Amino acid sequence: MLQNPIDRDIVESLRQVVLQAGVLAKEHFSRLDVIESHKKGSKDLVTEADIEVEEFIRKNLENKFPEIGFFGEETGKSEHRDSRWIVDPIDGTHSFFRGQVFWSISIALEVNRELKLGTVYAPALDELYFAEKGAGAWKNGKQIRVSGVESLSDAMVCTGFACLRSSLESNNLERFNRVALETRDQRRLGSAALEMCMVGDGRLDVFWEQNLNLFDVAAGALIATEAGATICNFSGKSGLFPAEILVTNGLIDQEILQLM
Ligand code: 2AM
Ligand code: CA
Repeated sequence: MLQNPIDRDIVESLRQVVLQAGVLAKEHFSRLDVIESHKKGSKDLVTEADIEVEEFIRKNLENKFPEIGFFGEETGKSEHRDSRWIVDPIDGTHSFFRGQVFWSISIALEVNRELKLGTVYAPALDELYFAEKGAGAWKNGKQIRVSGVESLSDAMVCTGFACLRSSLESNNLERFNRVALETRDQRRLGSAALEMCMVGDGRLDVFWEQNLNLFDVAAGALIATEAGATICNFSGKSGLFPAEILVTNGLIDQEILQLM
């Protein structure tokens, strides 16, 4: 089993792998005119970049740490282990495919069901987030902290509508209308992993979304939490619930929960 604190070799290897994966993703990003994609669902797509980047990450991490399992958006789960990497090779595939900048590579390390390491790398922004359980969170080597915004009326909030692609009846539109009216400004950037990091570094005060998957939110959750954010579901229950996730700077959670 992995020791606590996490071995420096694992931390450094993760940093190297995510940076190299970023180089690979950026190569694809620079030639979107020829990139191949296909539909995963009626409104959801996957590109050759998603698959190649995940295969690269998986091969490198599994070769170096065969005792650690793997759970990736594109290649699925390895057999059960006490520890595993949780990987989204390109979070924000639709942004990526349209040449927009808000997409990221997200990798978390979970040990005995607890998140220990998280990295989210946004190659097109040249921003690398990293967090280690109990030690803090950093962006490009500088420690980050949530904002000090204390009221929803001053808040910059952010959400997403992944649920629309699944044509769910409960689709976040009414919730968005309610919240938007009470806030200073709103964003929708298209990469949940990155949006959670941006609550961590104080560029956003709140992020929420429904119907996400663990690989969208695992790394971002550790980064946000280590930067002082609180994470709960729409009823205020603490913890990481990808189906209903609310991330705040820890100062306006009670106010926004009333509107959820
Ligand atoms: P993806 O780009 O890796 O698919 C955007 O609102 C967020 O929702 C992104 O993190 C995106 O991840 C995720 N997402 C997009 N389509 C989705 C779907 N059909 N189901 C669940 N999550 C989705
Ligand atoms: Ca994703």
